[in-house]
Amino acid sequence: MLVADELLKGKIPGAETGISVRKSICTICDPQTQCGLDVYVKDEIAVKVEGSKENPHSQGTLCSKGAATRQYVYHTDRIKTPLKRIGDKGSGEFQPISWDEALDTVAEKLNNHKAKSGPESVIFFAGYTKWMRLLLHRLAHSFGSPNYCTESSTCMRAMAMAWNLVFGTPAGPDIKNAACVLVWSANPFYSNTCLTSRLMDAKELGTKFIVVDPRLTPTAAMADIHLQLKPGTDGALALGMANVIINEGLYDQAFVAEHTHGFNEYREYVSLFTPEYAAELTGVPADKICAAARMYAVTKPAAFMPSAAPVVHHTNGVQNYRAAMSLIALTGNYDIPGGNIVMPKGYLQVSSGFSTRDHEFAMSKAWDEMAPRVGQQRFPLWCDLVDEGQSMDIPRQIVSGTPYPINAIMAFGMNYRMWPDSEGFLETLKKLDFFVNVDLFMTDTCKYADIVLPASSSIERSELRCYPQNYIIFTQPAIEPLYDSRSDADIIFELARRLKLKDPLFDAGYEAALDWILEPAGLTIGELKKRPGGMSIPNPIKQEARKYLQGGFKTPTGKVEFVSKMLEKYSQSHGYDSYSASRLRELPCAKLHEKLPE
Ligand SMILES: Nc1nc2c(c(=O)[nH]1)N[C@H]1C(S)=C(S)[C@@H](COP(=O)(O)OP(=O)(O)OC[C@H]3O[C@@H](n4cnc5c(=O)[nH]c(N)nc54)[C@H](O)[C@@H]3O)O[C@H]1N2
Ligand SMILES: Nc1nc2c(c(=O)[nH]1)N[C@H]1C(S)=C(S)[C@@H](COP(=O)(O)OP(=O)(O)OC[C@H]3O[C@@H](n4cnc5c(=O)[nH]c(N)nc54)[C@H](O)[C@@H]3O)O[C@H]1N2
Ligand SMILES: [Mo]
Repeated sequence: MLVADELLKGKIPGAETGISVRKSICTICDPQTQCGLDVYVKDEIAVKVEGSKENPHSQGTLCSKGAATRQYVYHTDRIKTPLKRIGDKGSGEFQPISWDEALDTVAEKLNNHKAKSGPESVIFFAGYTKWMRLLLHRLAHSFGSPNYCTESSTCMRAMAMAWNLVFGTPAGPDIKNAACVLVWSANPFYSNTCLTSRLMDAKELGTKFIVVDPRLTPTAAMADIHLQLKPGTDGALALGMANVIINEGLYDQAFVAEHTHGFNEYREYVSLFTPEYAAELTGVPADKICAAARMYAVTKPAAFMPSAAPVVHHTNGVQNYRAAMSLIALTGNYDIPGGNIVMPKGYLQVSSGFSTRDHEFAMSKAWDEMAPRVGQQRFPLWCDLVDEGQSMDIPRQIVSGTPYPINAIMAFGMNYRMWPDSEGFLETLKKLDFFVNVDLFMTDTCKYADIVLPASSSIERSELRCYPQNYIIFTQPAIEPLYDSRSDADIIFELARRLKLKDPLFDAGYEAALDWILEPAGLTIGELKKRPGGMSIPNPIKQEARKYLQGGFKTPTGKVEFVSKMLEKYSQSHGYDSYSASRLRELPCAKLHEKLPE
């Protein structure tokens, strides 16, 4: 007996304790991370979590957030039932209702708006949560609305636009094989913990690190050169580095001559940014700019590691990243081992070594079968490059009603604080006729919703996830959904049914829909279920270097574009600057305005 007590105290799984270990994943932070989770369950209660050792991405590690999974899941502030607002918007006065009443109300309201003002008057929005996005995207299009919008309007997709403009395709840093890593504004020690052991391993093996960050972070602390620039001056820094690389003849002349477009104009513009001038703009000493430029250009191969976030949060972010990414072109580090490698996109854009039908699934209606997207007029380039509406334009369109009214938002995890002028956006939400928010917690944003639905967490639901190590996992709920919560996927499928969409893949159900998406990979949900901890992909797509040697680059000129044709298209209508690698006119620096060519 005593032994059993000890075992129980130690939370040791087995027949004596009745504790079993179930496989799941943590989805609290970065979508590139999503550590494997071993959930120790007794009597349907999670009593302990640990990192899954077999997960090749997280390798048994968990950060403080993942380790706090039980505090998150069992938090008393969880929303427990569907709720209907009975007080004023923002008052927080709600009354519990049944799922049937909630979903019937939502379906009826959304269909009414569709009949009255067109399906485009309804926005389908995903905040932080990523895993159910394909489902939501299809829901929007099958409903007839082009307005599938996400948090990524200020995040990864904006960063990817810079990749698309310069190279046609984003390319990930091959840290393991790099001799030098140029980290541009990321701090994975706080935001993407799985990456940090890989960075530290590289450091130990002698890889050089250059880190561009205004602050001294743990990542900056491991740098050989820390470029501590003034926030938002990334373009000037990159152009200063390019100036050194070109003037000292350190650039890859063969690559530039054969594979790039607009080098002469770029070189002319770059010549303005002497290290001294770049130092004045960025606050980084000129000798450090020179040293970093030399280290990045000379140490081959060199990988460029951008972040989805801070650079594109600033005005001019895409242009600033264009300037920084032009350094990859200048040094010929694109699509080579140890540089930046173009990976085939798999499920949810993860380079997981297999192809899926993500795009076909999401796009159940093509863009030209629907009204223009939110943001189409103000952000046409976004709409050319990204299969989403531009969320930052939502408040303007709600208030102005142009080019058409927005009456309703069906949101999953909407947080008003992610918009610039957050308080203004909250006021704007009041103007909606109908607003639904699905969340785990009663957030301030939920208080403005007409209906609030309780979502379950990753350990209470099933979820499909891929990892760059050619690995895939389809989780099952480790514990039953708490209270009356449901998974986002269940909510979407149930809503699709009540909206009477007549969409065969929604009618087929969640697992059948995932099977359809996975078919090109030769994987089935049935097979994946037999491997609760996940599995390696059989016969992953082989990585070839320099794929551009076959079909060129996926840009309008087929080359790397120092001068962008896509930006040129909108130079008259929207003032986009295609000429330079970075449009710096908006920098708060009077001198700069004088020096720029008109
Ligand atoms: N000031 C400022 N603004 C920013 C940023 C910044 O750094 N500073 N960062 C920007 C960036 S990069 C991003 S990505 C965005 C992030 O902004 P958001 O996408 O708004 O991210 P969160 O506030 O983390 O999450 C939104 C909500 O999703 C809920 N949620 C979490 N998991 C789930 C789930 O599985 N299902 C459902 N239905 N809900 C869930 C959370 O409880 C939370 O209330 O903010 C952007 N805006
Ligand atoms: N713990 C935790 N992890 C997360 C998230 C979370 O909410 N919490 N969110 C996830 C999401 S959606 C994202 S996008 C990532 C973001 O994670 P990261 O990509 O690491 O981005 P941040 O931590 O916002 O900022 C990284 C660094 O950029 C610096 N920085 C700020 N302004 C500038 C600038 O103008 N130029 C340069 N060069 N650097 C600048 C900051 O000082 C900071 O140290 O994290 C993901 N992981
Ligand atoms: Mo983000």
